[in-house]
Amino acid sequence: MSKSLARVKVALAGVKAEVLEMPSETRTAPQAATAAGCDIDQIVKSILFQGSTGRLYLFLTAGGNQVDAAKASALAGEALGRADADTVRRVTGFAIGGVSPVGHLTPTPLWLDQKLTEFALIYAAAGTPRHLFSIAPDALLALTGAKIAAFTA
Ligand code: 5CA
Repeated sequence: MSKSLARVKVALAGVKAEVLEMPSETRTAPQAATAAGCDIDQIVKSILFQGSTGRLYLFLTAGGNQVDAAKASALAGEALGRADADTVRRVTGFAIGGVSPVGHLTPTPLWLDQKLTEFALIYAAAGTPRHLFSIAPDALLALTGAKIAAFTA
């Protein structure tokens, strides 16, 4: 098993969540929605932004939504831009396409798109471009400490 997948499984221990190995790639939200047979907005994109201070911030975003940089910056309290792929890898321990909302090497402040709370179950990357986990939004909020917010365009 990949170290990334193992880290996600440890983070989910004791939580009502199911790790799923998909039959096709889940690198992007549309691919993940097709693989899971769900609405695109039930897919949790884990998007990292970085401030000029170097701090990282995580935005758990519904698959069909885009992070609005101005709204994200207002939440963080500093101007943000997208984190680059190397930074994402170093800080989270996950490669782009498999970044999970849980099991990061370094914790970051985080927010959850209110759109994701409209569903009974949502699907997030489990550390690889082929694994997802399903979880109720409330359980993901409790596990991560994310705050519900409106940060999409
Ligand atoms: N496994 C899927 C569904 S959960 C997934 O990880 N989707 S994702 O949206 O969270 O991750 C792909 C996202 O990574 C893209 O939306 C894009 O925002 C970001 N990304 C892709 N390439 C780069 C890059 N070179 N640098 C920074 N971010 C990138």
